[in-house]
Amino acid sequence: MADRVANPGLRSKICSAEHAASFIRHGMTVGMSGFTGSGYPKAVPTALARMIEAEHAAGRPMRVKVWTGASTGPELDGALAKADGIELRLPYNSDPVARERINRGEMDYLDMHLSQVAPMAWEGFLGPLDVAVVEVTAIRADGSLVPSSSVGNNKTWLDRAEAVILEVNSWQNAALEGMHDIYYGTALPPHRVPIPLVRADDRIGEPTLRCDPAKIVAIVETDVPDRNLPFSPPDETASQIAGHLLEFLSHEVRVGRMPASLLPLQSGVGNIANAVMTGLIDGPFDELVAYTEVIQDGMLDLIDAGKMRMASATAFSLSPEAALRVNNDMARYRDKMILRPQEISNHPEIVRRLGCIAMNGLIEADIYGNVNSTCVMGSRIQNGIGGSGDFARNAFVSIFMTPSTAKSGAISAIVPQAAHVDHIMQDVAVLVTEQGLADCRGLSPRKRAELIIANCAHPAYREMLRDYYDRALKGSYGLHAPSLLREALSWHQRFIDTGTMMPG
Ligand code: 0RQ
Repeated sequence: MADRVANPGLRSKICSAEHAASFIRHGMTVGMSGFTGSGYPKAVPTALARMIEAEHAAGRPMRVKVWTGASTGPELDGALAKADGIELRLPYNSDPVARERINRGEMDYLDMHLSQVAPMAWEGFLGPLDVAVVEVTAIRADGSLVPSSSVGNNKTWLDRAEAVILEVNSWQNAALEGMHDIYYGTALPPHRVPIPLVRADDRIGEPTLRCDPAKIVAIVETDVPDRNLPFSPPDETASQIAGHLLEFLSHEVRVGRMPASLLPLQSGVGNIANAVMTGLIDGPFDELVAYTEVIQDGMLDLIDAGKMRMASATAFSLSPEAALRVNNDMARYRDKMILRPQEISNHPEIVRRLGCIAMNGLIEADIYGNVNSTCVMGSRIQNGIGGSGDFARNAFVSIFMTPSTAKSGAISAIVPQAAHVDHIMQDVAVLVTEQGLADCRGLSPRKRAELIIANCAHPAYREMLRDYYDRALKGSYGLHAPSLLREALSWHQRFIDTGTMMPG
């Protein structure tokens, strides 16, 4: 491990996870590394959870505010939520225990656009940051830090925190050194200048993170793999969605709206997004590039197949098998991937400049194409908006995709009115389900409704939607985006009351 902590002055800070966790006290705000199960600290949060449980058992209060890059692993969100140790969580969570607590009202959750977290931390709206707990691959002799398998908000946490705890994880391949691009040129208005990134594969920063050594209070050595969930192999529905999407992209190339190598791809989280990437392997496109947030298995397959030239992101989001594959062959992948801070990977300025093709999942869309990505039945958080808003509003073309039904057909993903809206119809250009694709660009709301009902709704719900829309055309207060207010959310209420959106 000595060569992983090459700075002699910092070796004296090496200690146990328990000792490191003791620097965190009740009421503090802790900025942790981690992004979709990659590069999150694995030992200190677990030790902290044990400390919290002991404090609670002794009748003392102990809860902290937890900021991260995005979702993490069970050793962080899961352990802390189980111990009832989180007072506030931001900006994205997919842990089931934490989700349950949020939905029971036991834990505050701030669901934020991922590109806005670092600037808001700098602007001071989120309050002071007491401690940063950041996983790194190594500490170099000059004290600079080799980042891990995600970058997320680590630069900001290291800059802003009063005290820093580092986990040096020797499971991460030392050959990660050189893959990262940490940009130190961001500033707040009125001092902001354009970010000098004009191609997805530009390097504009440094390969390592800076950290004032005087702030480092503890260094914990670990040797633990990242824990991401495996992807399901694409099922029939996912393959159909991928098929519609590939046909659409081919059409865009044919009519000259996109080059044959397409435009930089952004692909969201989840099985469908992964299936689309896998589908591109058999597609006619070569020399692809990705400017995205996470690198999933499908993207790795594209790189291995020689179809994708390079991928820029802020984190890996790989299945355990793919993570091993990358980790065992890091030196080769290092030239084909760049990991950046999430304020750069998701920056609206760059997404608009590069003209990204944004492809994200959704929970439900209404007949006008307003999209709900976060709140089941309008009030129960699933994960969070993540980076979907950063990309959707600023993309060259913003695509949302979903199976047309959920919960074995009890829920229609196309509804009269979305019970919660994350992406307004102006930010949703194309909607895809296994039934078909609706290209809504240039269409008024009424034209969008006709197309979405015809192309995207499941046959079991299509006539119900048509009937609703026809009656709305007659009974609506206005006819720009017709609606029947008393009925618009009745499908959701029926599901809550009876367990299905289908009338009895
Ligand atoms: O629930 O696990 O209990 O069965 O939602 O749904 O079909 O597995 O889809 O994994 O693609 O996730 C929007 C959540 C889709 C994701 C969402 C239930 C469904 C299941 C998951 P179960 P699927 P996916 C940049 C992009 C926001 C963040 C984002 C997401 C669960 O894509 O989090 O885009 N997006 N980031 O049963 C009730 C409906 C439902 C429903 C699905 N209409 N009603 N439940 N479900 N539709 C990357 C990052 O930001 C990191």
